[in-house]
Amino acid sequence: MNIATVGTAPFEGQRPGTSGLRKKVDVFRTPGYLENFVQAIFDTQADLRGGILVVGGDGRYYNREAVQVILRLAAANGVARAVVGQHGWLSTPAASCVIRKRRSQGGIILSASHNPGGPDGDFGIKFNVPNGGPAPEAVTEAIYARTRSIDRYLTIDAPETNLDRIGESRVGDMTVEVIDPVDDYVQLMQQLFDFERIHQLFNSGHFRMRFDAMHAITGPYATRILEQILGAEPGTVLNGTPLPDFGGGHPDPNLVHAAHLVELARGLQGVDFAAASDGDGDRNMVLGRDCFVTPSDSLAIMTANAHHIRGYQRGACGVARSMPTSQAADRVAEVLGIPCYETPTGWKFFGNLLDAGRITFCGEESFGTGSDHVREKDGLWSVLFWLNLLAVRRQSVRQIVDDHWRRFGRHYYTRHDYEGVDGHAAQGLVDSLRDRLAGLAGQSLGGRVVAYADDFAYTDPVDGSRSERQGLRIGFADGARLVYRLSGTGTEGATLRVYMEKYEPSPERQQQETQAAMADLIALADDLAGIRERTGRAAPDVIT
Ligand code: VG1
Ligand code: CO
Repeated sequence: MNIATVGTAPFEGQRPGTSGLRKKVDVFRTPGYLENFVQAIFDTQADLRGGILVVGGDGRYYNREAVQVILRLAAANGVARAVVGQHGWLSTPAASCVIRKRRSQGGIILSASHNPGGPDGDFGIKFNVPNGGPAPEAVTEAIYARTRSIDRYLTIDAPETNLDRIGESRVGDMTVEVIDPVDDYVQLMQQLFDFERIHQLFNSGHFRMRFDAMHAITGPYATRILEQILGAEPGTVLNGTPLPDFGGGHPDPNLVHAAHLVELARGLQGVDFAAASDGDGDRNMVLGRDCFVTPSDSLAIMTANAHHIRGYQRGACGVARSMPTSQAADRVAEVLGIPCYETPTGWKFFGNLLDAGRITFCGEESFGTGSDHVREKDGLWSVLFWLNLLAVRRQSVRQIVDDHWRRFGRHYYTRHDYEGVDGHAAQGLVDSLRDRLAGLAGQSLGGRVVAYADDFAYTDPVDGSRSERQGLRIGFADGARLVYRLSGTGTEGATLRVYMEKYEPSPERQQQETQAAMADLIALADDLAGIRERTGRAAPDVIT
């Protein structure tokens, strides 16, 4: 094997954000850009030498080219075996599953998740550690540090690997195993859920669903599982063919970008259940007829209903949510007498809690729910969980949600995003508010008393690592909250996210329209931070 040492120089800004390194496709195609980052992974993750590396992506533009580059670098850096999804595909949760199942030393996932794809869109790369989860901050920081001093990468001159044929081949001294990207994942789902029961539900003739794969990676997974195995009628899966530009769409499953799905679940003719996933298959949106389940509620409902599901029969041992996620799960944990952890935004913060067996479920308000079955959030898993629950409880989504609210109270919840804001203006807004936080506790704001106000910091209870400046939170005595933070996944300007939550214990007041019910908090959030004034925006770009 002829290893070539290629001279290179560092690129600015290769620090991974909330979930890996995300940049415009053009940036990734700059000669040496992808190579530098990948070499930095090999230079810092010594166990990959002689080990197994899993590689796959969400099928977006540049996915295939990137896989070829990574395979050559992997061979030159002494990786013994690369396990690659056919066509270069692996959904993020399936990659996590494969990394764990094969006892690999890590995986490289190519995705910018819900960000648009195509030649003018975004590309991304993420390193996952042997537990199958996103690398913790210590690892991403080491990789970033290495990108700042890198002066060479190693590669070999080898022909392209055929990614479309399942089976083994070689790149230099490294074995490449192209696997079916769906198989391992399906097996895991069959262990966790009662497929027989869900099959009966679809067979009953009284139940119709639609799943929108948004021309992203979940198409092949959803078609196999829902239509071929579970017997859902053909046409249940919409937009099931992965396309490099996601058909020009925005593969972000929320009320705005999947509005057509919301329509399909509306009114008497609406389907009973609808769901969608994002670019890389880790997010989910769940809808019943005339009923949107907020991701925060979904986490709480899963935790409260775990015992109904085969894989979780003993119930949840604990639950975790990201800080901006509503406190609905906290209520459930309190009633069940199990611990509830509050972590910073980003799935990597759940890894230690899952590994240590402290939690069974975890979730984020950003359409992410998951469990200890893998170390990523998992879109289709969430859909199957709901299907299994519907099949067991023989109730509609609406009934299950209403019932939950009656028992635990409702956490009205909304997130307002201001996208592509001037970076200085956004930072100025956050800095100014941060400076005023210390004086807020005890004050009355818009008729609510502030119980606490801080810049969220987290000490991992398992390894003691500390993460600071994770978002500004203002908690009120009545359980309401306001949270402000800047996105760490965008590639243009800054995105300001404002998260608002309000607790309503009384069933008589649990059926209001969300934005109307929260109008007072929405106005307060603007007033307090001067959003209009500082960003020049009259309204948010996306409301979820
Ligand atoms: C967003 C979400 C966060 C999620 C992250 C990655 O991050 O808010 O909850 O973990 O995306 O999800 P940010 O920094 O933009 O708020 V995914 O499906 O894009 O990998
Ligand atoms: Co995603």
